Formats: sequence, structure tokens, C-alpha cells
Amino acid sequence: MSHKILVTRSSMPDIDEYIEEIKDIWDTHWLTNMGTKHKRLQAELKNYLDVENIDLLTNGHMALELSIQALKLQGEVITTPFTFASTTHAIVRNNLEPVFCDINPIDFTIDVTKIESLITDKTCAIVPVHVYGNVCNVEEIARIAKKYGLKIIYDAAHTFGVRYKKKGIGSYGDVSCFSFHATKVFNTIEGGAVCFKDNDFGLNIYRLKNFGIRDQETVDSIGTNAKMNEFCAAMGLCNLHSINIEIAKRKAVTERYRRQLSGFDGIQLNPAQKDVQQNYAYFPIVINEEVFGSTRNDVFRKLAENGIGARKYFYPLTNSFDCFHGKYTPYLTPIALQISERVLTLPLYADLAFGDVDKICEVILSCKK
Ligand code: T4K
Repeated sequence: MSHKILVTRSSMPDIDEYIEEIKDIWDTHWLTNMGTKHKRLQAELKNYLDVENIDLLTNGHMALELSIQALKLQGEVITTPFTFASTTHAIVRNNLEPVFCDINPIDFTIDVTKIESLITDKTCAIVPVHVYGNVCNVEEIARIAKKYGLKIIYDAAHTFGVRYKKKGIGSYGDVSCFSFHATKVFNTIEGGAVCFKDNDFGLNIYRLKNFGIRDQETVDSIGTNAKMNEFCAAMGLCNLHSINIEIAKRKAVTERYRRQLSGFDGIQLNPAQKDVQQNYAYFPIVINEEVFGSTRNDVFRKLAENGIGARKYFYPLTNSFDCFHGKYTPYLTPIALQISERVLTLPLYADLAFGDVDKICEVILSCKK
């Protein structure tokens, strides 16, 4: 292949549209601290995501970390290790103890049949991940949380624009945290958001993202700085104009992959879930080497030799990260462990050429023995 293909490529608006959007910043000199673009984007996203309340932040990680802080949690938090570093780090950085639950092997979200056996008198919350844009079993998670009095904070970093049973995904649980990173379906360069129901929680988040400042003479919590600036908000306003086209193009790429990779023994595809309006965020495949004849790592290498940068999202599991010095036991989440050793996330972005998809599939299938 003459050109390199990476796992994703940021979608960007037309440059003239962006310049037009940021022009008035040169008149106002208002660059950050909840300016007019921040306010406009917040209102437009509340509408698009179909949520009761939303606040914007510098990134998806701060959305998670500050949400956990704002809920003033203590003790143990049930979560999964099959995720990006951010999910587990947000828990540990709040001095909470992550308790790792396994995932289900079909859509890779938390295995709801295993949550209750992990609950102790120290459990305070569940942090499930809508991984790859797949929706967790929100009904069962809500039932368990209600029964044991637990908070639910969804890591919704991958689910921008996803709807479940016709409702915005951000309206499930107590809180949902979105990422608007450059690599996401919708980006504000860097950015994130917290969607929530409780107004007091919203007030806490607003203060925490701005140093805990209540007014010019009162600082009532030890907050940090996690405010989205006006240039990022402007990027979001422009990208939001074309979000439906973005998702439609991703859908077309996804369908092209599915047509070519379906029906091969040893390749498991991401499911289309019932009652879910998808966003086509990622295209993971799971390779069972015993049937396929080559391992995930063989396929990864072969793709790399052909200039194709697939990624091992999510390997290694967060419960085996070096920074935790062997504190957790990946063998206690065996399905997550097995999937992390078999999964490969293929390139996916709106303008990925069909010819490139065909080439990627050809290289993968050439590894079948
Ligand atoms: N929870 C979950 C489940 C998440 O997946 C994430 C983030 C978070 C929480 C936290 O949200 P943020 O705080 O990030 O908003 C990338 C992203 O940096 C990260 O946002 C994302 N998850 C994760 C799954 O992927 P890396 O280390 O793989 O990124 P990197 O730099 O290798 O980029 C991947 C590819 O994207 C590149 O090969 C090319 C393309 N790219 C990258 C950048 C930076 C672009 O096209 N443009 C760009 O500006 O983590």
C-alpha cells in the first residue's frame, strides 16, 4: 500500500467555516472561562444528546475524575478492566478501590450476572463502560444499583450520539461521561462532557472545574481547572453541523467491513445491538487463533507490514498495568483477559476509502490458515 492508514483520523470542518466561527474572538478577546461559544455548544449538545443537563470540560478523563469526586464517594467501585487507562485511573486518583468485574464475550461490556457477587459493604458505585459504542445492560445495572444503593457513573467516552430505546444514552445512570477527543466520532480537539440529572451534582461539577470558586470572594471546594476553552468549543460547534454526515459515512465504512469479514470461522465481529441507534465509533474484531490459524499478533504484524495501523484496543487490561505493581489479578476477569489477547481494532473514520477497507480485509483474510 502506498500510503499509511492509521486506526483513525480526526474529522475536521471546512477551514473557512472554522475561521468564520473564531473571527469574533479577535473582537471580544474572550478566550476561555465559560464564554459564549462554550454556552452555545453546551445548549446545542444538550439538545443533540437528548439529555437533561450537561456541562463541558477539558477532556473525557476530567469528566470521569470530577464526576467521581463530585459524588463524594468512598470505598470500592465496581468497574471493568477492558477499557482505556482513563476509567481505572479516574477511580484510583480519587483514592477509591477498583473492584474488577468481568465482561461478557459478545459485546464486551460489564457482565451484569457477575456484579452482585462483587458487592460488599464498602461498595459505593458502579462505573461501567459503553465500550466501542456498545450499550451496557442499563436496565439490569439500574436494578442492582437501586437494590444496593449504589451510584452509577457511565464511561460513555465511545457513545457520542448513541440512543437506546429512543433515549439519548447520556440519560441513563446518575452520570454519563463523554469524550470529545480528536480521535472520537465528535471532537472539540480535546474535550469532554458530563451529563447528569441532579442539579446539586451539576453545581459541584461546575465549581470543581473552576478551582472550587463559588464567587469572587468564596472558594468552597478544592477544585481543579478543567474548563473548555473557546477555540475547542468553536471546533465543536462546527463539527456538530456535520455530525449526521460523519456518522452516516462511518456506517457505510462499517457495512463495507462487515460484508467482507462476516462468515469467516475464527473472526468475531462487534454485534448490532437491539434497540440501539449506533454511532459506528470503532470496528473491533476478535480473532480465535485456534480456528483462524493465525494469532491476533500475527494479523497485527501483517497489517503493519502493509502500512496499516490497527490497534490493540484494549490490551493490556487496566488491571495488569505496570503502575499497579501486581496489585490486581487479571486472571479473575478471564473473559476480559482472553478478549484483550485476541482483539484488534481496525481503522475507521468517515473518509476511509472503500478501496482501503478492501485492502485491509484482504490482508486479514490472507492470514487465515
Ligand atoms: N474512557 C474511555 C473508554 C476512553 O477510550 C477514553 C479515551 C477516555 C475515557 C478518556 O477520554 P479523553 O480524556 O481522551 O477525552 C486515544 C485517545 O487519545 C483517547 O482519547 C481514547 N480514549 C483512546 C481509545 O485512544 P491513543 O494513545 O491510542 O492515541 P494516539 O495518539 O495513538 O492516536 C490514535 C490515532 O488517532 C493515531 O494513530 C492517528 C489518530 N489521530 C490522533 C490524534 C492525536 C488523529 O487523527 N488526530 C489526532 O490529533 O489514545
